[in-house]
Amino acid sequence: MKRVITLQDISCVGKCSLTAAIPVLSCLGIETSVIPTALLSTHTAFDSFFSVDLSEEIDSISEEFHKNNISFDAIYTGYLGSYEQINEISGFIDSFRSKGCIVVIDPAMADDGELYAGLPKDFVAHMRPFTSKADVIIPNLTEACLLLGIEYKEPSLFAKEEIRQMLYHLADMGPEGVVITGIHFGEKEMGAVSYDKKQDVLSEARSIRHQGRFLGTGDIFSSVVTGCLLEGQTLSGATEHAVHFVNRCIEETEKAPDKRWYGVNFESCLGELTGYI
Ligand code: PXL
Repeated sequence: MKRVITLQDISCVGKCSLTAAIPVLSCLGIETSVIPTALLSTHTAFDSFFSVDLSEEIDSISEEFHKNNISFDAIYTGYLGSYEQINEISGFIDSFRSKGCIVVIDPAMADDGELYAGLPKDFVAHMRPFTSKADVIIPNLTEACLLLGIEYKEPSLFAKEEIRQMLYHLADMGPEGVVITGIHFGEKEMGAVSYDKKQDVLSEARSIRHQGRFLGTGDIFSSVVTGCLLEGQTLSGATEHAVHFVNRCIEETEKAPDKRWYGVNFESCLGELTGYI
């Protein structure tokens, strides 16, 4: 069984980051190890939240991993709330990256043209060099613009060629694989595009476009891509599965009478993931 280590926060309430990544990866048949990088009462979209940075613990945990000869088939990072976390995890990647280990970085820091609440304005300047360490990066459209230093606009205003150039330019920054999420395809469809630099393959995956914003879908998306890559699938295949699964989670959320604004009902769909492997 393949083993991933995912480094991101644990938010006690608000389905995202580790509480989304662990079930999704486990259902994809991947042993899922974690390092919680911060502990939050809720994710940062709630009006108020309590947060403790756990960056200082990463070194001691890594040391013990080395003493126990623990290794990983993939290192997957999500939301990181401080420069210290980026620096510590950058060191973790250097120390645990081995032959055949895939490094997946989701630069989870912004959406709808805005940085997440509480992140410093110059966070992007620290995230940019960090993403160059990845084999695969999975930004949403806002994060892709921030990483490339280009102005964000409504997703429907991006031309196909513009998106293609963004994929190429992000790949020029280091990663072999780039997936950009939150792409609009006309009025009724949305999805993701991917570029596999080694294979020189561009792909797009579409599903129905739902109205409104659905929190935590980026984390679910990146977890599906990471799991499918570890199962030996291509980047375009993994992207196709992730688009399909996120759409299913949104469909289930929309059906629910107690529809919650702070996360999607991925729990109702977890069983479907076994069909992806
Ligand atoms: O889903 C992304 C995410 C993860 N973790 C925390 C967040 C967010 C988005 O707001 O606040 C703590």
